[in-house]
Amino acid sequence: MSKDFTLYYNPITVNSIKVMLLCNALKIVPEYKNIELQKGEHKSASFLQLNPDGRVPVLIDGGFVLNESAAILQYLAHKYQSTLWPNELEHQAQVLKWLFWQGNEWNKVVGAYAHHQVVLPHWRNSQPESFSAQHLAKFKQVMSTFNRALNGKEYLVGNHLTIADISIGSYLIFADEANMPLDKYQHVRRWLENLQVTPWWQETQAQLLKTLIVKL
Ligand SMILES: N[C@@H](CCC(=O)N[C@@H](CS)C(=O)NCC(=O)O)C(=O)O
Repeated sequence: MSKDFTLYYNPITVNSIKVMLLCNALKIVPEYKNIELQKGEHKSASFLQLNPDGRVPVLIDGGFVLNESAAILQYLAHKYQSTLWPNELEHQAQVLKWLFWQGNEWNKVVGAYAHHQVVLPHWRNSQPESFSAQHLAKFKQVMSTFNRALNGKEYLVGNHLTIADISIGSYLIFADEANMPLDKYQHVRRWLENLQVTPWWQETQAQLLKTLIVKL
């Protein structure tokens, strides 16, 4: 079966996982090309031609090449005319606000959990590292902000799922494995539980589990 587009990715990196979640939510199947970061494939001349930044994910749609996961999410949700990219201007602005917040605040602090507790130990066959008091304080601050934003709401923007939920939620796909301290954040836990029961979330988790098992 010919695929609609190609996605260069690495299945245990969160920026790739975001796009996998979206593809499963949209029921679209890209041609997945695994870039082995450990082997340095992302720094090869051929990959650097696609993304001079040397990072995954990268989408190739016909002659169109796009890196940056947030831009890929928006492109695909819009292209497939999904309300995951909402129609209303104000909702679009709010989705963008959360995508920028994720890139500037959430990513640094929450992304470190997945990276240090799951990805690096998996790659290096090493023990997870503990976090500094400063990191934990920042984690509390960021998680409290997010918890407040979800108070009384099922989704981040409007009353339906958007790419903002998918993008931010992707960082929590390894929350259990990373022993992420979420107990105190009841609205975050409720929101996450709603994502976790969806077929697209579960399908993505199964894809990831398969990768981890094969590699272990
Ligand atoms: N802002 C970029 C970040 C991409 C990124 O950092 N990708 C990581 C994997 S999650 C990567 O390829 N790292 C390899 C490297 O930096 O050498 C995005 O959102 O796509």
